[in-house]
Amino acid sequence: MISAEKIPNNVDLSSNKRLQRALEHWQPRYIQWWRDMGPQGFQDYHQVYVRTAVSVDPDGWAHFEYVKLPEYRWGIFLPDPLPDRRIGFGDFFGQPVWHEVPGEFRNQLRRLIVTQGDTEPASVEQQRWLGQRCPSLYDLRNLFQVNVEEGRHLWAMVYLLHSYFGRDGRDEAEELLDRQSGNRDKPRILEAFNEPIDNWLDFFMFTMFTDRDGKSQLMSLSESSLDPLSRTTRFMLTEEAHHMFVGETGVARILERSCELTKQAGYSGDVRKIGGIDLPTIQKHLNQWFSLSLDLHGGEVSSNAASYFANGLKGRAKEDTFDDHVVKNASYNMEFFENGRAVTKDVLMRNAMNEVLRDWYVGDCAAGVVRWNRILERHGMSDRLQLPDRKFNRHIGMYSGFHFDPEGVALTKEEWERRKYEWLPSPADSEYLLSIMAQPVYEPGKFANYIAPPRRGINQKPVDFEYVRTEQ
Ligand code: BYC
Repeated sequence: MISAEKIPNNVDLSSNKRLQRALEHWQPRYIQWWRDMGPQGFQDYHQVYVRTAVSVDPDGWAHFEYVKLPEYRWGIFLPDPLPDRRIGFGDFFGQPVWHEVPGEFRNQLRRLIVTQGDTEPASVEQQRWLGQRCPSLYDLRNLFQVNVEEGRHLWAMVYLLHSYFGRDGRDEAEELLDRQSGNRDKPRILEAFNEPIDNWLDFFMFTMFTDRDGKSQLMSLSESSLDPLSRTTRFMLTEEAHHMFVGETGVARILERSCELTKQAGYSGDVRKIGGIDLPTIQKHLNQWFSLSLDLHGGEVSSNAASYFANGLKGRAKEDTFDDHVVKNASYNMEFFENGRAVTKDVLMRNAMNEVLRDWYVGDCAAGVVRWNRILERHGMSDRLQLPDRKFNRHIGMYSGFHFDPEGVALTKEEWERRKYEWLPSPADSEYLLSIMAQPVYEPGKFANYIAPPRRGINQKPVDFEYVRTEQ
C-alpha cells in the first residue's frame, strides 16, 4: 500500500533514512520548479479534479479529488516484483534479473534514465501557458492531469537516480530541474522537447504522437534487466494511457466540429471564416508532431541501441512476442537513401533496434489515424488524414540533412524552403489558431467553437461538471 508520508511511496522509504533525506532535500526544489515552470496562473487559487495514484493494484490504483496543483501527492510507486523474473533478451538471456546496477553498465543505464527523466519536466514546461487558452474546463482538467503525472514520472526517474547511482545520480537529479525546454543555453536533451506547444492543436497532437513515443520507449525500458527500472516504467505506462486518450479524443473532437462547420460553411466554403480549424491545418500539425516523434527513436543504425540490447538494458516493445531473444546473427532489411535513390541493404538486427521500435510505433500511430478517418467518413467527407512518409522532416538519423515531401519524394533545399508550409504549420497558421484560442472558456459545460464536447465526462462525472474551480 502507499504510505501517507511526506513523500507517498510503496518502497518502504522510511527504512532507508539516507535515501529518504536525499529525496526530501530534492522535494522543495521540485515544488519550486513546479511553481515557476508548471501551469501558469493555476497554482494558488484553483482546485482541480485530478486522479492521484494511491496503489499499484491495476483494479483500483487511482483516487479522484479536488487538489490545488502544488499540493498534488507526487510519490514513488513500484509494482510488486514478478517472482523469479529472468532477463528476457540479449547476451544475458535467461539469467536472473538485476536488483542493483552492475558497475559495467552504470553509465549506459544512467544515460537512459536521465534521457527518459528529462522529457517529463520538459513537457510540463512546454505546456505551461495552455491553461490561459483552454477550450473548456474539461480540457483544462485533462491538461493538468497530464502535467501532474509527467511530474510524477520525473519523480519515478529521480527515485532511480538517487537510489542506484550515488552522487552522480543526485547531481543528475538536480540537473533535471536546471535544464529548460527551449532554453538556448540549457535546453532539454531531445529535440521535440524544446519545441513550443503554443496552442491546443499542438497539445493534442503532442499527446497523441509524442506521448505515444513515451509509450514505445517505456515499453522497451519495461523489458529491462534492471528490475527496478522495469517495475517503475510498467507503472508509468498505466498513467500514460490517459495521456494518449486526451490526444486522440482531442483531435477527434476537433475533427467532429470541423466536419459540422464545413457543412455549415457549404462544402467548398472556408471553415476558418466561421472560426473552425480546417483539415489542411490539422494535417500540418499531424505532420509536425509525427515527424518530431519519429526523431525521438534515435538513428536508424545505432551502435548505442545495439549495445543497450546486447547488455539487456533496453529491449523491444513486447519482447515476449518475438521468437529470437538473443538476435545475434539476424539481419534487418533497411532502406537507405544513396545518391538520390532509395536502396535496401541488410544491417545487423541489433544495430537496427531503434528502427524496430520505430516500426512498432508507426503501426500504433497508423491505427489511431484510421480511427480519426472514420469520423471524416461518417460525415461524408472525401478528405482523409494520413501519416507522412518516415523520411519527411527528419532531423535525426540518416534522413537528416535531406528534404522530402510527405509522400517521401526527394526535394532540393530550395524546393523544400519554398514549399515547406504546404506541409508544416506556418506562422500564419499559428497566428490563426492563437486568434481562435485567445478567449479561454472557463464556464462549466461550455466549449470553444472549434471543438466538439466529449461524449462523456471524467470518472463518470457529467460533461458540465466543474472540473476546475476557483477556491471559495
Ligand atoms: N534529439 O545512437 P543514436 C516520453 C542523440 S518520450 C536529440 O541514434 P540512441 C514523454 C543521441 O543521444 C520517451 N538528440 O541514438 C512523452 C546520441 O548522442 P551522442 C523518452 C538525439 O542513443 C511525452 C546521438 O544522437 N524516452 O517519455 O540509440 C511527454 C546518436 O544517437 C535524439 C527515451 O528517450 C533526438 N531526438 O537513442 C512526456 C528513452 N535522438 O551519444 C514524456 C531513453 C538521438 O552522440 N532514451 N539523439 O551524444 C533512449 O532510449 C535513447 O537515448 C534514444 C536515442 C532513443 C533517445
